[in-house]
Amino acid sequence: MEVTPNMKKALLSLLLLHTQLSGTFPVSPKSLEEKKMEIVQSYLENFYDMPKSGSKIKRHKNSTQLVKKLKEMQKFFGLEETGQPDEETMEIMEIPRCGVPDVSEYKLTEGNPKWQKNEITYSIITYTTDMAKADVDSAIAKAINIWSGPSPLKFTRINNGEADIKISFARRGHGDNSPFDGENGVLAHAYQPGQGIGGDAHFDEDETWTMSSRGYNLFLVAAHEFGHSLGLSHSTDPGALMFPTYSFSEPSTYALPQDDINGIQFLYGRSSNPINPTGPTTPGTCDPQLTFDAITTLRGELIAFKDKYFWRKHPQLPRPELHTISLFWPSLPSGIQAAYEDVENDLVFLFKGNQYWTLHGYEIRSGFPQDISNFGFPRTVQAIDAAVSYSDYKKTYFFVKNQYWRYDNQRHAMDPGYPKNIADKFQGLTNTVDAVFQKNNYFYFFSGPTYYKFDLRTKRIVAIGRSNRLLNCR
Ligand code: E1S
Ligand code: CA
Ligand code: ZN
Ligand code: ZN
Repeated sequence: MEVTPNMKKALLSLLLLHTQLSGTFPVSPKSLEEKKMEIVQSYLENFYDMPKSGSKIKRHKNSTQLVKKLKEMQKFFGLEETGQPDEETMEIMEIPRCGVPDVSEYKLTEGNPKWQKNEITYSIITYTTDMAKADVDSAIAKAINIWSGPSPLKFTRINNGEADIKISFARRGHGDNSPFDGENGVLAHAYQPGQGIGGDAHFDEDETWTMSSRGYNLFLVAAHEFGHSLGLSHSTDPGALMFPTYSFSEPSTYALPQDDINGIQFLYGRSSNPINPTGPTTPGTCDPQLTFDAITTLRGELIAFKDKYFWRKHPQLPRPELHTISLFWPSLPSGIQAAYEDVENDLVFLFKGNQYWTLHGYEIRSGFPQDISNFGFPRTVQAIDAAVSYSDYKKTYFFVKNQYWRYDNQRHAMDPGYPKNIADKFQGLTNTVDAVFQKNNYFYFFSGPTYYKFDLRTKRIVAIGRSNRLLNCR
């Protein structure tokens, strides 16, 4: 069985709790150094793929493996790569965190099991009652063939004889000692390549299977399961098909992400096809050309949107988390264009085209999207480039092309005399604005790969740098 991230997290908090408690007693059986090493060891095991050490005594002293993994962790968090559990490193290890490991990219199943042939057969043994048979057939065919494009694999459906990949729908106990759990939770599972049950994919009949965004989209779930059937494990890339959690993505335009292409090609090689497909890549946090769609504060954290992703940065953590928008907000589109926080009312406003949504914390308010004409924009304004609220004066600035508008948060109306030219008030800003947010007494403007720090008191740009600095890149 796999250890789930939540179990790891529980384990980690237990360890932390244990060490904190034992630390309160004046006479502790364990030395401070030992406890520290215990934290380091379990952190690296849980999040940095460090093999579990069997023996509990003297397991860490002079371990080159541990030093290597420590440096990896320090690099990830932008710390000095000392390989030592120094104060800065320990501080980060003791912050409660999400259970997903930090090692990026696809994973192969342990022992690298793979089919020893390129011609693979599948058969559909039982059907769901949620969809027409023909629709199940085409969803399954499309899902399995997503893996053949970038690889030399060929899939053939058979109706007689034993297929390599047997597909079935079942509920609860279905004869393999891994019973399904009713609606939600586990959606499906699949076995790694091998004889008998190897390669088979089972789908929980207690789910609602669809061809749309309702319930669970059979094509998307099946494509993920067939990745397991072919020998892939879960990826830590939040944009990958082999990412552990389901999120809806439009099936008609879905392209296998690059991380999954890398995985399947590692196992089976590339397609003999002259044109080898490439797939969408997840934005690289420290890409020097990185640009943003929209940035806002949210209850003391920073949220930066880009395409179907967003980064979330806690002020105490040097490195941000990357998530897909649909994981947090299934009903939001990708490509959010502007965002601002109204700190006084504890609301965040998100904009795309002439629509906007309101968040209270991480919850989308009901009744959204609504039309931006609510803010007093004329019909000629059909999209907003960037927005920021100036908390001291309870005003919101909206940036549209080379102009800006000012909205009064208390009167709920545009101030008269707008729009004005951006270049007149924010001297030095010559291009359109991609994103802006306020921190202390500064507006941070983002325009392409460059940011401008604007001092709201002296009304001057006081610093210019690379946009990716926001994510603590150098
Ligand atoms: C989600 N996971 C699922 O049912 C384990 N919750 C079995 C497994 O324990 O296959 O991981 C559980 C399966 C699933 C995961 C991701 C289905 C997608 C990723 C990207 S859809 C656009 C997409 C996805 C689909 C079992
Ligand atoms: Ca289920
Ligand atoms: Zn099963
Ligand atoms: Zn999976």
